[in-house]
Amino acid sequence: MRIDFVTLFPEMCEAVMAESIIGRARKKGVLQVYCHQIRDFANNKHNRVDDSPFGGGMGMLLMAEPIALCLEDVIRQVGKKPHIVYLSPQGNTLTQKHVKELAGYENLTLLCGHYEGIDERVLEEFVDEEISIGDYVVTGGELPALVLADSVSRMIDGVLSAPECFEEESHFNGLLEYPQYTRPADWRGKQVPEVLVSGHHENVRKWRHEQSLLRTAQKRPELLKCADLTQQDREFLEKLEKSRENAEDEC
Ligand code: 4GN
Repeated sequence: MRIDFVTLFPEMCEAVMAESIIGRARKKGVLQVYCHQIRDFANNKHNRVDDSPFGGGMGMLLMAEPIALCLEDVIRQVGKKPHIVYLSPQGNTLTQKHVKELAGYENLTLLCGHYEGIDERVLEEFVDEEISIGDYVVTGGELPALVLADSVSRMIDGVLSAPECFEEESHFNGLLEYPQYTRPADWRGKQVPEVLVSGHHENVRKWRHEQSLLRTAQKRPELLKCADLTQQDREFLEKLEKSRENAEDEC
């Protein structure tokens, strides 16, 4: 996959995308990332890309033309029109399901806004999809775009190493993760759960799965509606519900 960032802060995007698992994927060649400076396409000698809004009001807006020229340059470089996403609090909230769908595109372009926003006409002309990373506002679209790029990149074949992949497979079935522990087995008097040091793999597997169900029921019960549960899972959750009801009766 190729990801292009269209932004006033290309160094910020480049810096994040150079590190860790994503940086390794780029070195391996399974992911290409290019960060483009909107200001390079300013059509005035002061390199201005912002102006005040028609109708009055506070703040500044990014002008349409520099963004259009920058996006057209990306389209030319890519050789065809990429899937263009605008990061905004007005978009559909990103989910893991949506992330997996986005990972299917050969070319993704992430348009990052700044100031009070972008001239609506360039959004109408170029943007395929508006996405939000959650119901809150940050000062620029770069951090949301980086969140999206990271989550999408790790879904691409060859980005995660074998153990990381294996974890993804077994743990992202719509349930929360089970608790994990590493050495020492006794930390400040707190012990690791007995089953994990027993060496009994089948019991470990069962305990972890039940912890996932338990945690999801406790912390994010609404996720259970969409999780793919076996008959055995449903029976476990029913038992849990009953023991909770019994505990309530006693109070
Ligand atoms: C996206 C952009 C939050 C999100 C943003 C989000 C920059 N804040 N929830 N801020 O995904 C006006 C113009 C605000 C750009 C935008």
